[in-house]
Amino acid sequence: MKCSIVKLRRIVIKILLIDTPSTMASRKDVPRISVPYGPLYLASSLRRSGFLPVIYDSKISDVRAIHAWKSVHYCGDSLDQISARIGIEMPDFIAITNILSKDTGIALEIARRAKAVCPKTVVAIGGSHATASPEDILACPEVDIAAIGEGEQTIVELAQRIEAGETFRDVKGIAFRNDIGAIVVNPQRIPANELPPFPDYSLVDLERYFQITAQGFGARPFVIGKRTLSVFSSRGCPFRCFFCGAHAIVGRKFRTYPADIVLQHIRDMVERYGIDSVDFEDDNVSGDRRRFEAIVDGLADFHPRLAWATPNGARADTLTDRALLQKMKASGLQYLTMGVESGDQQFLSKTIKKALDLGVVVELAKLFRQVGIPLNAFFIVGFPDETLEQINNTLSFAHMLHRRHAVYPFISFAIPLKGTDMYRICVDKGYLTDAITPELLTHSASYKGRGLILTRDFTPEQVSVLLRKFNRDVFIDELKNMAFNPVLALTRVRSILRSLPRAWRYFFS
Ligand code: B12
Ligand code: SF4
Repeated sequence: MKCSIVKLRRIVIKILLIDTPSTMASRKDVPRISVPYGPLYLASSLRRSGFLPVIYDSKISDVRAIHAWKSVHYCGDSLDQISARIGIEMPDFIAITNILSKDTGIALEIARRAKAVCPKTVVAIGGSHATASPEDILACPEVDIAAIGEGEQTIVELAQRIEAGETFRDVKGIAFRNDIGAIVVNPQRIPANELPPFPDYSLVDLERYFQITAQGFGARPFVIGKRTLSVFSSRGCPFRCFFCGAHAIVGRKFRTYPADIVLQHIRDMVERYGIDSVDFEDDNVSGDRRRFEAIVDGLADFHPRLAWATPNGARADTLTDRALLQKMKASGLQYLTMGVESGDQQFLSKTIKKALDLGVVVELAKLFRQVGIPLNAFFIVGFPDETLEQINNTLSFAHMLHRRHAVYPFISFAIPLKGTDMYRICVDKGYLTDAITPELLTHSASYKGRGLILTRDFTPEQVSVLLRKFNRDVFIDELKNMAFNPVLALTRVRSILRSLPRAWRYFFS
């Protein structure tokens, strides 16, 4: 009897997990929709503790329905529809995931609306921005809790406290306002050594996400399959790149799932959801060479039914081994992306603090070309204390890699994000062009955006001019590269075909 009462109480508390809409600079920008992994991990953790949470991803109802808000746009349900949905659910606890600082304004607006329709609900916001700056989140009186870092344990403790009608003020890994309105930041939760189980995808409508990606609205520009899911096979990164905000969430300790668990997870996804491809979204997928090789060996068993790629930057210096690359190719690797960041060795080592030898990058580029795997590289320009000459060195290096070794470059502006060393330097030295608001970040991160850093050496406009010229040159060289490399041409053409709706919308809407 006692047992059934406990079960009943569990069903009574209603938890709504909301993924924040993704803001875009203009109506013409293409929404980038990904399965809401944050809410999925949180919901799976709550399910294991007996709760029955609901995930609400307002973006997916209609990706072509674009709404204006302040100076930005977003897709899917409008804010009024989001309010209405919250009114229907009437949750006791709302957990909003906001992983990109640029979306913080709209996450706070949802919190305001949630409290307007459902005044008694407890509202928590987590993700990168809440972790980097809980004060920004709690400046909004409608938010009760800013969650810091990984949330699988925190969310369960919060739900248990709310369910029991107890205070949540001593839960680790959160910040809140006390009785006199002062912000209290509780001790951080040390990221657990043992990673949480992989998420339960039955909690979202996966078919809808596959459909959206097929229509050209997926998160990543290169699409490798019709039914792709991401795998986070590790968390944490021991390196200290000064622009990076990832370690605030996942910590510096490199924590991994053993290769056999990763492979079992992939097998489950193939069998249950018929996936045909996997994007590894780890920050450091090959950080443990032996484990990575074991995963690659296991992936060979799925080939050719399953393709894979690493769209998030992998470290070049963990991969310079022809035999490993041959195995990677044979097991279905479609492309790899490496994080290079700068083509100026001194700036890379001294200022960015990325311990990476550019000679190794060139060596890897040669190897990839010889083995026949498409390779991409991330670069960033417009950093604080970077000179125009160093920016040009990066552009020349990226150009050289592209022309000689067919390495496709993704170049973006340095974005000063709270919680990073780079942001602190910009503030200390007065390098920010404006006070950074989420909406400004959205405009800066967009395709036609501009940098937000102004130093004695360059203006954002100068960097924009250099980037525009660089992108034009790369486009022409890319056509030449494709003419000589059939594997590359096939990957690109497939991606382009899948991205046609994006292009159509950009040019003709
Ligand atoms: C995959 C990814 C993307 C994907 C998809 C993102 C998405 N889901 O929509 C794409 C490709 C779209 C993307 C794009 C960008 N990204 Co990105 N991305 C990531 C990455 C690698 C993983 C994010 C993820 O899904 N993690 C897995 C899930 C499980 O974790 P999570 O969502 O963080 O949720 C956990 C916690 O945050 C917490 N939590 C979350 N919500 C809540 C709520 C409550 C109540 C609680 C208790 C806990 C909690 O618990 C969850 C489980 O542990 C991170 C790096 C990282 N390691 O975090 C960068 C990262 C989020 N990206 C970043 C950036 C900067 C970008 C770009 C702006 C880069 C650029 N210059 O273009 C673009 C934005 C483009 C655009 N216009 O939209 C930064 C964000 C920093 C910031 N403060 O904004 C990160 C941290 C990378 C970095 N190295 O700094 N990204
Ligand atoms: S290697 Fe990647 S994840 Fe690690 S600190 Fe540098 S940019 Fe961040």
